[in-house]
Amino acid sequence: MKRRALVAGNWKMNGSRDSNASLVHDIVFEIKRFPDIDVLVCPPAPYLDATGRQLEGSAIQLGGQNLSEQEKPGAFTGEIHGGMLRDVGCAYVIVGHSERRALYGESDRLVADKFSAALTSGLIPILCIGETLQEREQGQTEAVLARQMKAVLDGSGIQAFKQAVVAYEPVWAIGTGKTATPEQAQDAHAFIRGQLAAADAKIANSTRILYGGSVKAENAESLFNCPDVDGGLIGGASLKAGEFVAICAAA
Ligand code: G2H
Repeated sequence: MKRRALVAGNWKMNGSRDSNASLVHDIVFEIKRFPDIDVLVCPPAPYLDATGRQLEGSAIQLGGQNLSEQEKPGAFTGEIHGGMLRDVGCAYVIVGHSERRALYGESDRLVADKFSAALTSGLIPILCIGETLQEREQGQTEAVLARQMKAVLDGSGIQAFKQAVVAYEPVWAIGTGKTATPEQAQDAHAFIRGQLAAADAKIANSTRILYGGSVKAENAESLFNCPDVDGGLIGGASLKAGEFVAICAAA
């Protein structure tokens, strides 16, 4: 089965009102050329509302970069409830990005709780998983991916993946300019799909698995041509309109 590709721009902690407006202005028209793929942008939280308004009438969807694991709003200073992301127009939310795991101490358990909270709020979680360079060199890639998937499967169950996306992001390829080869990406994606298939083959076959980690216009096509790669989660290259549009063209 051919899955519909998704290209998601993760702007991380970058941008301003002016630069975001300019970026969106530059991509909205061009993206109309790609009606057969889904395109998503994930601005920093303070800019979600304005970016969402600017995207009204466009096929480009809006996503958050993170959310609280709390199931209900309340006294959680600094946190963002999934319902708030929905309220400003988000359809998706990134969960468990490696920067959150490594820099902010997010455990597999917390990521699983955030994944569950996203679903409860009606958001599509983009679950990020991936191994560090040390883990790869020690031959632990599959064990790490299996552990990260298991935490979420144990928490939310396989049925949740009817409404979820997985992003394989090898930590050693994130923002480093190093990209996984298409063979490395395909091997990891096939392994992840196998983890899902062990629970339900049909759901595994329909779940989109994105590749993330220094995707650029020049390497996107070879990655997206892999049978188990269903699009990309794009960081640095999503901040340049021409580069992002070229990546969408490759999907
Ligand atoms: C991985 C990716 C987007 P970049 O973090 O999530 O970022 O493309 O800059 O490596």
